[in-house]
Amino acid sequence: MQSLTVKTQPIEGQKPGTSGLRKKTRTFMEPHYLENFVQAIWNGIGGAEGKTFVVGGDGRYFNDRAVQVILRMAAASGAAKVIVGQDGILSTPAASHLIRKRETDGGIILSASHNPGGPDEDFGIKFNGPNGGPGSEDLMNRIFDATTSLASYAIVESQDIDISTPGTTTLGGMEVEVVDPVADYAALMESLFDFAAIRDLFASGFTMCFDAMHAVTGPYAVEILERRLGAPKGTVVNGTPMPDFGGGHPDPNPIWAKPLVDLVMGPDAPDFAAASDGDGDRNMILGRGLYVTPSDSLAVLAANAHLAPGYAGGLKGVARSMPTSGAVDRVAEALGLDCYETPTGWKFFGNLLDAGKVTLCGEESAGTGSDHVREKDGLWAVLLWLNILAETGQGVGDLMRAHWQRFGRNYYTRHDYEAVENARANALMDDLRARLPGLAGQTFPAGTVSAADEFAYDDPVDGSHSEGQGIRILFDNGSRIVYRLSGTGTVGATLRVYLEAVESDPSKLERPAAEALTQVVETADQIAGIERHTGRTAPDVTT
Ligand code: VG1
Ligand code: CO
Repeated sequence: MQSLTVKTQPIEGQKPGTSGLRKKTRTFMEPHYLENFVQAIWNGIGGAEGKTFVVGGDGRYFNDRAVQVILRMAAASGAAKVIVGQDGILSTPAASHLIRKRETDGGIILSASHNPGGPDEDFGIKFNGPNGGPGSEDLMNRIFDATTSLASYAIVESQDIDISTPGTTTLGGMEVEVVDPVADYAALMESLFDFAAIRDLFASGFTMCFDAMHAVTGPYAVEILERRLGAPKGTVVNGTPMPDFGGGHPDPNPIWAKPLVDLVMGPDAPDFAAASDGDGDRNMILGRGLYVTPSDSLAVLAANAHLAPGYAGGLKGVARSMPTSGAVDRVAEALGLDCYETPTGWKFFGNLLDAGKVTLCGEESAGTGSDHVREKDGLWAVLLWLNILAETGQGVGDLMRAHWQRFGRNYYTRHDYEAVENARANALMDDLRARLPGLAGQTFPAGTVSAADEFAYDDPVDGSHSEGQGIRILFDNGSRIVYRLSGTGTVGATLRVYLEAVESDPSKLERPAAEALTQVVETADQIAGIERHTGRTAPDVTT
């Protein structure tokens, strides 16, 4: 088989963001665009020779083409083996698990997560290391550096490899193993949770709706919920993955999963409902008449994880991203657990998990996970909830109310302003930064500012230092406002404003979040001049 060295030139802007490189699909389809980045990955990790990788993606448009290119390039660079999900499919957590289970040198995941898919929408690629987790900032910088000086890439000439049936073939000197994308993952879930108890719960008439949003979790959810746990057929909706996710955003939040939210708020509400995102690493949790914020979900899981067999020994510690609410901190304090605050993005949890400092971690952006893999894991979170509901016999609403009575409540919401002109978004952040030194002591409707800074992080394991991770304003009554610009968008800038207020008075724990946060929202605009800078009077997405 002939290996070609194709001359190329550096392509501008191939800088990975919060979670890999994300661009318009058409950009990825431009000549050399994908190939350059894949070669830069090989260069960034010190070559592919003799190595074994996992490859798979969320099935979005161009997933199939990209897998074939990566197989040819891995073969040309001397990789020993690639393990690929059947039809190129692997959810992000399933890929993380395979990388770990098979002790590979890492893997490439093709996804733009919750961003829409299709020829005119988004595509993405990321590299995960041998621990199964997203490559570190340092590695991402090396890969980016490699993109800026690339002169050629290597690729073999061959027909497409058939990846439609499990089994092993070769491509040049490289082995290609096609695996069932669901089997290993489902077995891992069975090892962590009390499937018998959850089966009994379903058998008792407990009702659930899981919305796979036409994305990758469909086959995983059908196998686990309907086949292994005995939930009635039809419990999983939108369960067939589609290259354009049925035209929607596969983003499990109250805006993009509105039909599911409407269902739980209506007369036919099931006992429990959940949804996941494009690549299966996010989760949304709902009860009858109730949306559980991801920050609260993390806190509830931390308080109750010991009820599931995989966590019966208790937790080593917990971690949350900085913008995530402090609800889990209250649980950690009550249970005497260490609690870490990291920058946004799962890559910052990897060291803490590897070092055994934490068992559970989460982000306000609907991401929850544990040390069972090195990615957030949507279905895992749903199963842990189910295990807790089965064990306690309580409904979601009762569980939440009891949780707030015990730990207090962090009212929380996030406002996103999408596709803001870059210059305007940057001007807003620059102005804010300039105001930071004078803010402490000033009083606003939300309270008196006790501290204001730009978050920086020193990794307690490897000592690496990360700056510019979001501006936070803390108030003396525990309220908090965080501003940051998204690192996953593909059009203009997305301003995220994270709003939080703390309540311990037992008589004020069940107010609508929007009402409890009125003063904080007002203050966020007063301090940052959101309307003045962006011209927007309301957010595009509220979670
Ligand atoms: C967003 C979220 C962040 C999450 C990231 C990847 O990043 O805020 O918490 O880790 O998406 O999620 P940003 O930079 O746009 O705020 V996803 O499900 O790729 O996998
Ligand atoms: Co995702």
